[in-house]
Amino acid sequence: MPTKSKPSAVKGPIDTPDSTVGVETLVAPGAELHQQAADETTQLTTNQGVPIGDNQNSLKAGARGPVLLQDFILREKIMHFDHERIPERVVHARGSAAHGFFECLEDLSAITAADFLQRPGERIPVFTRFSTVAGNKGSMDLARDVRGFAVKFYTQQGNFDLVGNNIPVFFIQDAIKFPDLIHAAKQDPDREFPQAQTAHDTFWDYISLTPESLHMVMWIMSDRTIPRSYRMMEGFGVHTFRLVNAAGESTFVKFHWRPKLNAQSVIWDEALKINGADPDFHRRDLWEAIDNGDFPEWEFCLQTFSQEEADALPFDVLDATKLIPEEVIPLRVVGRMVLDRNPDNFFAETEQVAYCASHVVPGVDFTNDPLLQGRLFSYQDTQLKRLGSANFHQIPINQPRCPFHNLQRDGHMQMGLPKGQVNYEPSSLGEDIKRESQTGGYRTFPNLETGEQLRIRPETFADHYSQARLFFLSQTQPERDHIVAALIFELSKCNVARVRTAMLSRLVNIDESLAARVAAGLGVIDPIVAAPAPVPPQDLAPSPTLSILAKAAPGLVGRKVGVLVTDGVDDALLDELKAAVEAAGAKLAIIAPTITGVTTAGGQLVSADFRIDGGPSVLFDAVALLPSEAGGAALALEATAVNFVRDAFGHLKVIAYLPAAAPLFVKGGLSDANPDADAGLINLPTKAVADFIAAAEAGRIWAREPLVRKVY
Ligand code: HDE
Repeated sequence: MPTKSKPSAVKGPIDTPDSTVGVETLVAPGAELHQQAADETTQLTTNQGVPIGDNQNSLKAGARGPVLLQDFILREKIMHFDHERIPERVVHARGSAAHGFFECLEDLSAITAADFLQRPGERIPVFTRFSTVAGNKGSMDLARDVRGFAVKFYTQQGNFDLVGNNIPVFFIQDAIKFPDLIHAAKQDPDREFPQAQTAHDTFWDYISLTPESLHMVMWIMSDRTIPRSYRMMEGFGVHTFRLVNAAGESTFVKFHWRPKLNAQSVIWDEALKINGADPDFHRRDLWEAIDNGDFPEWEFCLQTFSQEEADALPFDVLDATKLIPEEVIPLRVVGRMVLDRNPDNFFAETEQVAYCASHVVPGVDFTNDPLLQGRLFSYQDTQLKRLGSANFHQIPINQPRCPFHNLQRDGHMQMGLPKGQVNYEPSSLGEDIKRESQTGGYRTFPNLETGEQLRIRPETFADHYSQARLFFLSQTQPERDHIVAALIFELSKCNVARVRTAMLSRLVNIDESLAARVAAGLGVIDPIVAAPAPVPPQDLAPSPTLSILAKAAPGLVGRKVGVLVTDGVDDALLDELKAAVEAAGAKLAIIAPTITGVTTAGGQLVSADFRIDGGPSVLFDAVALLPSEAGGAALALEATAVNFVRDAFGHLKVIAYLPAAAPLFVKGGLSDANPDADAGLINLPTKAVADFIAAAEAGRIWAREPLVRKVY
C-alpha cells in the first residue's frame, strides 16, 4: 500500500530526485548535485527556453490531487518522449558507427576527377557505419549475416557515400527482387520470428528457387558472416562503378576496403554463445577500441579495368553476383581510412545518418548494373520515410562539409534561413544567387545507350554456379568444413523437406562433394538429382585471396586474452603474462570468482574485469588458467569455470595453464587433452609465457577441430 503523505505547505524549487513531501526518503549518493543552484548556463529549460524549477513533480491541484492539463512542462517532456523513435531501417537496422578520416595516398587524376583522390597526404572526414542486415535494431551482433560497411566521405566537392558490404557479391541481379529476398530472410509475417536468422524455411525456400543467389550463399555460409570484430572485416562496393577523369574518360572500378588487422572470424558455436554472453559484442569492441586509442584502419583499394578487359572476363561486370578475383585484376592501394572518434550521440549520428547509393561526386559514376540502378532510387526514398523530411541533408551528420546552396526551399524542418526574393533560375534578379558551374559541375559519363524496352535479363548473367564453385574450392580445409557445417545447421532448421532437397540439388552443381557432405549431415540417403543448370559450371582457377585463412597473418594485435585467476595467484606469473600480452598488442582481461578481484600469493589485491559467469571464454581470443591449488579445486565445482575451459578447447583456442587447473580439465571431460599432440595447450611449468604468446599469435588450432566436432 502506498504511504499516505502529508500535504506540504512549502515546496523548495530544487528537491532531491525522489523526494515525497512528508515521507522519509533515502537520499541516493550524488543527490547533492540536485541541491546545487543552477545558473543561467546550467539550468534546465523547456524547448522554448523557459527555466524549469522542478523536473521531478508534475503540477497538481493539491499534493494528492489530480495533475493539471496546464502543466506545459510535463506535456512538452512527455510529448517529446513519445516521439523519440523513428522507423528503424528495414534492412541494416542494427549498426554501429564511428568518425574518422580518409587519407589519399596517390594522385589519381589520370583516372578520376574525384577531388578527394588528387593530392597524396590530404585527409578528409568520414563517418562509417557497420551493420547486420536481417535483424531488428535490438538483435544480437553475432547473427550469421552479411555486414553492411557504409562510408560517408565528406569531400570538398560534396558527399560520396560508398554503401557497401563485407562480402563482394550479392544475392540477386536485379533490384526488383530485393523486397522478396528481404521478406523471405526477415521474420515470418504471421509470427514475427525467427529474429536475425536465415535458418528458416522461408529464406531457404526463396534461395532454392533463386539460383543466381548461390554464389552469395557460399559466402554467407562461410565464416565471413561471423566476423570476430567490425575492425576485422573487409569491405566491398560490390557493383562495378566508373571513375571519370577531367577529360571525360571512363575507367571501370571495384572498391575494396582491406583491414589492417586482417579479416578474422569466430566459430559458429562460439557465435551462438557470444550472442548470449554479450549481444553487443561488436558494438562494444568497436567502441572500446576507439576509446582506448586503438584506432581501426583499412586500406582503400581499387580494381580498375577498361571496357576491353571487362569484355574479356568470363562473366558480365554488370552482374553483382560476380567478382573479379584479385589474381586476375590486382588491388591497387590508393588511400587509407582510420576511425578515431566515437559518436557523441548514437541517435543524432548513427541512427540519423542517411547513406544513399546515389550520393556520388564528380569523378565517380554509375554503371548499368540493374541492382545498383534500383538502389539509386531506394535510399533517398528510405531517408525521406525515416527522417521525415526532404531536408534530411540538413541534419548535422548528413551535411556536406563543403558549402552547399541551391534554390530548394521550405519543407518540413527547414533549418536554414534562406534569404532574398529570388528562389528560381534562370533569373535576372538576385545578383548574388548561385548559378550552374560550367566547368566543375557534375557530368554524367555519356555512355551510348540503345535497345528495346524489355523486362529481360542478359544471357551474360546466366552462369550461376562457376563462381560459387570457385569460392568453395578456393577455401582452406577448415573453411570448407565450416561451409558444410553451416549448410547442415541452416537446412536442419527447415521443416519443409522439399526445401532441403531442392537446396541439395542446387549444391550438386557447385560441387558434388559439398552436396554429398551436406546430405550426410542432414541424414539424406536418397540420391541427389542435380537441378537444371542452363549454363554448365566452368572450373575457374582457384583464388586463394577469397579465403580468410590463406591470407591470415599471425598476430595478436587488437585481440583479447582472458586469464582465469583465484586467490593465491602467482604475482610474478600474472605480471609477466600481462606484460607479454600487452607487448603483443593485445589486452588482458582478468576473470575471477568475484568482481572485487583476488588476493595474490604476494598479498596484492588484483581487481577483476569479469566475474566468471559474466566473462566466458567466448569473449577472448586466447586464455590462461592460473588458479592456485585450492582455487583450481574450488573452480572445478563451478559449471561456468568448467565451461570456460571446455569452450576454449572446443573453440580451438590456445590455452596456457598451470597444473593447478587440472581439475577443470577433468571436470570438463578433457582429461585426455594432450599437450604433446596439441600445439595450443601450453603447460606453463614446462613451457614459457613466450610460448603461449607465439602459439596464440599463430591463431586457432585447426588440427583440433575434428576432435571436437563431427566433420561430415
Ligand atoms: Fe541496401 N538498403 N539495398 N544494399 N544497404 C539500405 O537504406 C536496398 C544492397 C546497404 O548503415 C536501406 O538507409 C535495395 C547492396 C548498407 O545506414 C534501403 C537493394 C548493398 C545499408 C536499402 C539493396 C547494400 C543499406 C535501408 C537492392 C551492398 C545500411 C536503410 C537493389 C553493396 C546503410 C537505408 C547504413 C541500407 C535498399 C542492396 C548495402 C532500404 C533496394 C547490394 C550497408 O534503402
